[in-house]
Amino acid sequence: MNEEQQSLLLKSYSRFLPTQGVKLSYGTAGFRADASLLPSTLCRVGILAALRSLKTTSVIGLMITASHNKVSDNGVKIADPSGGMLSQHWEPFADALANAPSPQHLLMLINEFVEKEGISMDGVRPVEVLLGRDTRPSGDALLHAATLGVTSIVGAVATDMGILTTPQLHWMVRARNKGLRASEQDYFDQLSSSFRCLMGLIPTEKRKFDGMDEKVVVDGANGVGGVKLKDLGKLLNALVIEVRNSGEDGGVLNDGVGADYVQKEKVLPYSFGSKDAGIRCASLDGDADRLVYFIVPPEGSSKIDLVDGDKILSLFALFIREQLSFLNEKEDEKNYQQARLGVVQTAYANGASTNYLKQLGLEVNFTPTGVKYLHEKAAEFDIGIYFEANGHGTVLFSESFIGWLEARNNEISSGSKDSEGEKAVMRLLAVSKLINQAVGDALSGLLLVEVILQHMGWSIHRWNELYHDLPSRQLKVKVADRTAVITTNAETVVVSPPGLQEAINAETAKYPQGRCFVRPSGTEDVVRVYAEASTQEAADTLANCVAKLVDQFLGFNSS
Ligand code: 16G
Ligand code: MG
Repeated sequence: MNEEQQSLLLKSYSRFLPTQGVKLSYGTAGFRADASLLPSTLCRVGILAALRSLKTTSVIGLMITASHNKVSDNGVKIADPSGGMLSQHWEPFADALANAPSPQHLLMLINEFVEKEGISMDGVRPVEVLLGRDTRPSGDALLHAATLGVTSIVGAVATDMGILTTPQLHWMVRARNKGLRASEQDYFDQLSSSFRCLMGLIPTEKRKFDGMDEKVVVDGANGVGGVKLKDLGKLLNALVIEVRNSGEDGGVLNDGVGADYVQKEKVLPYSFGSKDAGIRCASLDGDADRLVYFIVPPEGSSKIDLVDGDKILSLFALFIREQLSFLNEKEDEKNYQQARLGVVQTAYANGASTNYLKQLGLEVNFTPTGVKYLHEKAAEFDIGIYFEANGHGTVLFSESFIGWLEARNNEISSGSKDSEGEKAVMRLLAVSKLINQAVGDALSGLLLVEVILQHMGWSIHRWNELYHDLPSRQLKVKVADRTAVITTNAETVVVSPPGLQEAINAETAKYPQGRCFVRPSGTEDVVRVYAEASTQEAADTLANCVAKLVDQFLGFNSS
């Protein structure tokens, strides 16, 4: 590293000194903490993003958000060249950099890392980082710190993309690296035009039907998603989107609102009530990468009927499977190779959803919790659909299948467009443009749900009846050291401490349709317990008994 480079890094170090005694970890979804602790972290993640851009010779994204956390928190995560999450093998470097206790340490870490990775810091190569932030008041100051970090690598450019949802920034990074148009307007144009295309392909007999409300009412979590959805909604004439909790009327981000609250508590978000009974409602999280739907019950109850990520996955799978079956019927003569459709869930997926998907004849795969794992698995298929029950998910199309669809679509453009096989090609191509290929996106997910419901002629009630969730219960247990829990088989089996899994198995066997697993949280200092059984009482008892087992094996008084 030359002198100019060294002095730039030292300057940025002294500009944002780390808070004594605070140790941060990149975690499942980046760094998160109280915003006041984060300026030095943001500066260092800016340095990391610039180095990642150097290494990959691509544009990198840096998103400032703490998603569903309280408004006083903030956080940061990196989008890789594909628009996906930061490559996992850079995470230890992110941790080390964020926690470097002195300027010498910082320089040494960077020197060692660039050498190991073969990164040349000659200031000649173009380096660009796109920065986005959500609506948190601390975003501005943290943006400033991140910008300083990026530009402390010689020749690096930090481009402020403004206030965005997390998936918008990931989409822009992906588009830029593919040489495509990548502004916010381009994002809105792509989503709205593919939505209109899909609406235009709805079978005529299904265009008018009873029992479906024209409008969807969306809880925007008082965050960035509601604001953006309002802008997007203006471009869609076939759908009325009413946004509540858009943050413009004084509501506090994620406070009694948002997808995380609605899904975990199963209660109504603020500003929804019995007047909304029976209508189609949806909720976004604070940075709009999660989506759940819900139904407000008739008067007198604050509990909701939750239509979660598992049901969104089921709806998408049904629709895509139907389109593929049209292709299979019609496309034999055109050397059509059957596309491989796979779905990906985690152990948190309700067992009823997994059974339903298997009954459809689909290949169901499981990965550990966390978007990066599901995304990676889904990318193995021609069409891979992944969702966590909490509403994170998307649909991925392989390059080769998109290529085939595009070629067929070009033939169709100049010929007949009438058969279901031809329409299926056009629909699938439109889905691949509507649904965010970089990362789960509540806005594009919402539009796909809406168009599929119209395609099927279904109300939210009909959709919700696809299957009935098994009763379940989630608990968390505080333990002395959560890293003592080691799991395998997509977190369904505990391998350490020895004996715990056997004890869980013995307990679970007592309950009809019982299923239970424990795993260390990636975001909180707890071990999580999930239990499912044929009745709510049984699920509650199973979860409680297993929580006690965890405490016996790992609690503060365990030996
Ligand atoms: C993070 C993950 C989410 C996961 C959750 C689990 C991303 C973008 N987010 O929010 O996918 O469901 O962590 O939290 O990957 P836990 O480990 O505390 O249960
Ligand atoms: Mg989020």
